[in-house]
Amino acid sequence: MSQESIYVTQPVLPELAEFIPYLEQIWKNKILTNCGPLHQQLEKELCEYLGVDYISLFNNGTIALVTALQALGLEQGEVITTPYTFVATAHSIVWNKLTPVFVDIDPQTSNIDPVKVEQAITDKTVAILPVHCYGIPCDVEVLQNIATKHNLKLIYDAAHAFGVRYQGQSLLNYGDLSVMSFHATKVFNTFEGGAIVCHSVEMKQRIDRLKNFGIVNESIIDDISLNGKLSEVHAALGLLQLKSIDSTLLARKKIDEMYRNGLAGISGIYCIKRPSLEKDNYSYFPIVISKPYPLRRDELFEKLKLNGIFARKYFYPIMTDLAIYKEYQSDTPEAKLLSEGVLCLPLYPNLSLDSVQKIIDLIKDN
Ligand code: T4K
Repeated sequence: MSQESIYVTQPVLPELAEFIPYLEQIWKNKILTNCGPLHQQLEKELCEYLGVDYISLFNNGTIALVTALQALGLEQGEVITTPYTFVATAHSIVWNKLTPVFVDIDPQTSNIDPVKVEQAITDKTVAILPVHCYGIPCDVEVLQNIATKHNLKLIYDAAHAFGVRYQGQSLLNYGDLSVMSFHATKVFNTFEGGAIVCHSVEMKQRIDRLKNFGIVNESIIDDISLNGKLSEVHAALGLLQLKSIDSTLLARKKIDEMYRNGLAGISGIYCIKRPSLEKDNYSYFPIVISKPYPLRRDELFEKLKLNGIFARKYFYPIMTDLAIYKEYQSDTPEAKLLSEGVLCLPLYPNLSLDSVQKIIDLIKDN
């Protein structure tokens, strides 16, 4: 009997009919890109929704990360980061000809361990690039103290952190810059997309120039930089997605709760805890598999797959186990252990509660 496949995620999309008027507007005014009216409107509405002062939209999170490091004038030196992430984090450092220094994580949160960050600082260190992994806030106060004490830039990879509020404000307000991803697989998507949050008009202007080849005006080009602009069609989708974001987050919360209740008490299955936040986004549902659970992580992964459930090993392997990063070796046992036990279960607003129950039952039944 054929069964419907269930993937780790599925993008939220508005009704197609709602998108058509936006396309008609684009067709009518013939402004397709280069920070047109819909791009500007989305920046404004995102600032209001998220509670941040300045946002610069990008065509994806990776180009936004690359540009964020450039915007801070980091031209050489070491950047301390986590090995437990998606490759884009590390790529952005090396792309800027900087040296990544991988330090270990706190396995409770999956985020970089600030104690180890401070131990890794040398006279070559210029910045810290932590990730709010799964949307769980890093230890932002401690990291800021370390950055201030050692005069380092602090850039957050906030690809998973859309909408998260922490200590009475947007999590994106911490650090010098925060970088978001609006990829199809993210909580808020514009098909592809991303953004940098910054805290001054001067920095916003600099980032806006950098994402437009470094162009100042028709005859002056001040920087060698990329084309990172988000098109009008992508911005239009973002404006529509914002209208339903709160119901998206609510649906995610419900599934998160159902998994947590359903999986509680299974020996050897640990659901990574989310702190109690003013606003959370439930962006992933990572479980960690260890003894005495009868199956190893890869065996459970295969079992789910045989049943049409495509969970994902976010994040395996860790950066330091990739051949392309072998010259940046460091000892990060906690990150390695977590990456060998983790499995992210399907979580998206249109996932039926029956499907969630089926996944719970498959995990329980061993
Ligand atoms: N920093 C961090 C910490 C990140 O996690 C990411 C991206 C970035 C930076 C970079 O941001 P972007 O440059 O991407 O904006 C996915 C995403 O491509 C990537 O955006 C994401 N992190 C990463 C964690 O996951 P894959 O290779 O696992 O994606 P893929 O194509 O296998 O998709 C996963 C599942 O989602 C599929 O099995 C089916 C479903 N899916 C996917 C797509 C693309 C859909 O239903 N529709 C779709 O259009 O990397």
